[in-house]
Amino acid sequence: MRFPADPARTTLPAAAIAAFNERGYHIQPGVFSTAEVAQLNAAADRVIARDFEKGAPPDGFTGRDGDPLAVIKIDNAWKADATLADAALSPRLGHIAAQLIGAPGIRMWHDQLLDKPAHGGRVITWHQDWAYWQMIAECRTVTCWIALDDVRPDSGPMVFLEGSHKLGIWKLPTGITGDDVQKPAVPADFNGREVPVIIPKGSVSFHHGLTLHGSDRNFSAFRRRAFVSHVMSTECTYRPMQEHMNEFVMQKQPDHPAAGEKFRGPQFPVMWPIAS
Ligand SMILES: O=C(O)CCC(=O)C(=O)O
Repeated sequence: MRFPADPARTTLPAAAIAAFNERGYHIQPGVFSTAEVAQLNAAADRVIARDFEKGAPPDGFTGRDGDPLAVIKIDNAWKADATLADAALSPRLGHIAAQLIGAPGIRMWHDQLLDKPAHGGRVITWHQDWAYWQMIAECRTVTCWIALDDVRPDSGPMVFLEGSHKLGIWKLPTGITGDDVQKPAVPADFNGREVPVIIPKGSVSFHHGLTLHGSDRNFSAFRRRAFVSHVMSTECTYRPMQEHMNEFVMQKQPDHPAAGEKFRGPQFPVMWPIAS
């Protein structure tokens, strides 16, 4: 494990957990050091170049395919690269996520490696993560978004609608990337601010499964890479009702949950607590 637990840096004060419950997000500075981010970026670029160190491909790979503005999106890169696996499954992320949602343990749902190119990168439309994950019966999920590049106001930062996790669930946007932001029409009396996630590389942004968020194009001369670990409580159960890549993969594995059972099996490794 290249990125071991670091409780001195990942133990949250009660005020941070209360703020997460109120706002729907939490920013944790310096979770990965500059040297660690350099390792992560080398690994990210290997996988983007389709060099799969572990000999297995990721579960999904959306490349540029002739569109220089496209956001590269790679799903479950942890299966292809050992460095990315250690980051996606890091107990640092698991520890913070467990405290934020008050979970006894944390399991990986899936990861995503994102590369938004300089002078381009399509819009990522406003959405809620759990709206895509209705096969997780309980909304006890956290998205851990690791900045691999310094995020600038003009490099297409992720933007949260603060407090929107309390508004309930919205219908899915049409397409997740494109040119159209598709911001949901929130109630007139809702006055949550839009908060851009301007953080240095190595910091991690955590958000609730119902927090509305999206991002604009990258207008800067700098790439905006992120490695995202989407995680859930170890108490979460499987509810077949919506199609997801993870379901197709887990059905092929001998050990996977049936309807109503807690998630388990090799598709969903436990990140926290650390196995003794
Ligand atoms: O990186 C972005 O701009 C959006 C990422 C996102 O939607 C997510 O990680 O849930």
